Amino acid sequence: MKAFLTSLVIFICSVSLTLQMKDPNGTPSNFVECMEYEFIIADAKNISQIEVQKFCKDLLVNQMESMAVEMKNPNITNYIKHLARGIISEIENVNSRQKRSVYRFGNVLRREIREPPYDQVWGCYARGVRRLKNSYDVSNTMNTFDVIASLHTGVAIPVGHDGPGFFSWHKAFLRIMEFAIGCPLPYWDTTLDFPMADPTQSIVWSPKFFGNGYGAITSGPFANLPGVLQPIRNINSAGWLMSRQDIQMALSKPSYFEFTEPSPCYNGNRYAYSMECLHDGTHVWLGGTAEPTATASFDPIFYPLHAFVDKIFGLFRRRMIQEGNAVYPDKQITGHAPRDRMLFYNTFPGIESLTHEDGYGENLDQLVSYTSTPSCPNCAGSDDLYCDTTQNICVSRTRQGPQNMAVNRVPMRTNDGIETAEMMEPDSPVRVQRIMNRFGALPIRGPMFGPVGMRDRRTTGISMRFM
Ligand SMILES: *[C@@H]1O[C@H](CO)[C@@H](O)[C@H](O)[C@H]1NC(C)=O
Ligand SMILES: *[C@@H]1O[C@H](CO)[C@@H](O)[C@H](O)[C@H]1NC(C)=O
Ligand SMILES: [Cu+2]
Repeated sequence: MKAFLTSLVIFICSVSLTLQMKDPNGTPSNFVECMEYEFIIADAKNISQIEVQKFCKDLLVNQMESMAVEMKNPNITNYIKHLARGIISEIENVNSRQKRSVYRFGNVLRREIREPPYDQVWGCYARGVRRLKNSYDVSNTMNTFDVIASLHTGVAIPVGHDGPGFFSWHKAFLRIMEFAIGCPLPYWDTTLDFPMADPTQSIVWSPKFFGNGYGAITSGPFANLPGVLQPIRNINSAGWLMSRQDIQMALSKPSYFEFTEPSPCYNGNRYAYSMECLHDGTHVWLGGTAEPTATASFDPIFYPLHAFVDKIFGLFRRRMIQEGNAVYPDKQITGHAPRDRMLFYNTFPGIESLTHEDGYGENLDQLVSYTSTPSCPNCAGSDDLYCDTTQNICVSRTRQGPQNMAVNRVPMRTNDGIETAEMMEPDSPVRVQRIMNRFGALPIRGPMFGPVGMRDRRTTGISMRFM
């Protein structure tokens, strides 16, 4: 491993030199720049495409390594301890009259992303994300959003996935991000998009909400976010959006045992799916960096998606309580025992008193509540939903005209060199195809969400093919 890293560093230095000699603007500072911009420059300057491909891939691998090293910075450890202590004190104080929680905003109501008022629901979340992505208060090299997103890597992958601990772990994780963001996390109810003829045309894939769905994010509130691991998307290539029927089937499961993994994810019968598996399908549907477990949390979409999963978990939990069947299911899975601690990224001694059982408990549940799914006829008064009177359900509006575009940087040849210009182009799978043709597979390793043996018939099958 060490030898591999050394050769990586040497290699990067030599390529940097090559590019620098030819390009006075220097080398790309991150992977996305590499793919969307430096590639084209390389073409224009006749640098070997293979050389640049290798450079970009190694850049990402190397930057992910340095991020792992930076997570050991004591300033980051202290910050994470501060956030975790906040949650713990909040849980301890939930029933006391004096709510002396470090969380200033007390109980929160999470709303659907398209629910009004836009400025307080989606707008507040989007501004909070941007503020954290631009904040280097905790670390000089990692922004605060990415510090928190990193908690969803390392040991958190086995402890928070593939078992009943999935729901408890993500419930706590969402609360940590919510505290840092400073306003309630909105949830993305995918059942409002699923009934559309083409869900890629949903208003959520416009600058008003998530921004473009293909390639690097260049429109909307998350356009060109700073950070080592910049999200890339490839929506609708495989997987599925969770539908109303999926959710109904998950909610009708008889016990936690069937609701959680590893009860069958896919066994030839779609409705055998556990809730975790249903959510896996949506990660796969999002594609790009949302698909590997270790990178998914770096796209701000992750949190509204998981807030929706947490909402469904809460509904199921309430039924289990009513039926006197709300005991955390011990399935003898390593890391998922009732009293196992919820580890975030790594061990932070002294703060991990939270267990999976706590995540299924009353106190953590009482901290947040959810609105019900917008319903006909007024669909929560949202501008971005309408009532489909034939089915009597609310459905997302489609994005319009010039919103259906992504910004792309393209090279312009000038007399004394190359400059880039911004160009609008349709946000479509063509963007992903172009990147893949030039670049090949994404250099992201490790577990992926899935396994997914089935996909929505409407998906394209154009994959970003991970190494
Ligand atoms: C680009 O590089 C290749 C191989 O090094 C060379 O054969 C070709 O002539 C070059 N093209 C230009 C326009 O310089
Ligand atoms: C931790 O933060 C302090 C105060 O901002 C700073 O002086 C110090 O250099 C930081 N330590 C590291 C290892 O980054
Ligand atoms: Cu996860």
